[in-house]
Amino acid sequence: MLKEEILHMMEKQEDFLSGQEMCNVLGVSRTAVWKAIRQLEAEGYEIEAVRNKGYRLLSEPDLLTEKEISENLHTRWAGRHLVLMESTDSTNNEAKRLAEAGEPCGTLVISEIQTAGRGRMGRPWSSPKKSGIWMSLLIRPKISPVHASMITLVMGLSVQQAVKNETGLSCWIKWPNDIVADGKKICGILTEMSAETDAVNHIVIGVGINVLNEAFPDEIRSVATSILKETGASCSRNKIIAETMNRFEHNFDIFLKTEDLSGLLDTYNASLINRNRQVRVLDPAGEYSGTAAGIDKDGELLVRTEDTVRKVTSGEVSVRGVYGYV
Ligand code: BT5
Repeated sequence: MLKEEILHMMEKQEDFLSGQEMCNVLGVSRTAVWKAIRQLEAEGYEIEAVRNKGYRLLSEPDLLTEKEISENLHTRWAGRHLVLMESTDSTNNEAKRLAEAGEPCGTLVISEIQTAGRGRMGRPWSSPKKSGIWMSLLIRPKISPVHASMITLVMGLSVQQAVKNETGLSCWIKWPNDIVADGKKICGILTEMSAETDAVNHIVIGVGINVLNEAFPDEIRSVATSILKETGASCSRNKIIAETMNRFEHNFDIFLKTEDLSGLLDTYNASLINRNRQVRVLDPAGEYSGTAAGIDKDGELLVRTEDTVRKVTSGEVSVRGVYGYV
């Protein structure tokens, strides 16, 4: 599209770009260039136009900026060391590389695009440019490695609270690692750990939130949605990032007191979409159905079947609604 081509040309050029040059390179009229510039301005791009010099891009809407994230952070450590990238394979990979290089607890890696974003068990995670929040938080907690899987749930709750608070979107936690709105996924979480038998070296919590996506690839169209699609309004990725960190640090403090979810249980279960619903548990050892009652303090999902209550541990299990994704 002409608009995108013009934007791309201006992004590459620090100084003014003459209207005539745009016409020559793109083979269009001056009026067409002018119209495209007006469209970009309507979308929130700030463009300076000077006679005989041309056009210069001053600012883009909702770019990720350290300034706006930091201004909205109220944390002691979470997100206090920000690493903003234009592109990376996966922010989880980048955070692990930084962990090995000795970067501190609270380092947050964020990228505008991921070229190899990952879900659980190597599944792909669609992470197009400038439309979402693709970020990974590095932590170094003194906890037993067997308790680490609960951190996914702590982050899930934090994202749900942050998105709801910042955008007003009514969204829910889908145990163990999704946030959903209107029955579709707006966020997925991937927690990875490096540990010895009884001590954690580091944990990387990867969070992918669809924010400004207008469309999705065919293979995930039926299960994915974005904040923009659900609310019809644009919102600040920077503020959502900061608020997620604020909520996470607070919730994580509560988690650390007992090294389990007892202090977060009621809040978590109140936002759990699966609660009191019929679910199908896709356990590699055998599928079964039941009614989800909520989670217990160890983060297991309690599923009532005909004869008993089964405790589902996250790991490799997925949970679906009986009639669809939720
Ligand atoms: C997840 O896995 O949901 C974890 C996703 C974690 C992504 C973040 S982004 C930052 C960090 N860096 C990474 O490389 N990863 C983390 P899982 O439960 O396995 O779900 C994966 C499935 O979700 C895929 O098989 C698709 O069906 C679907 N999917 C892929 N991309 C999606 C998207 N953008 N929105 C919604 N669903 C998606």
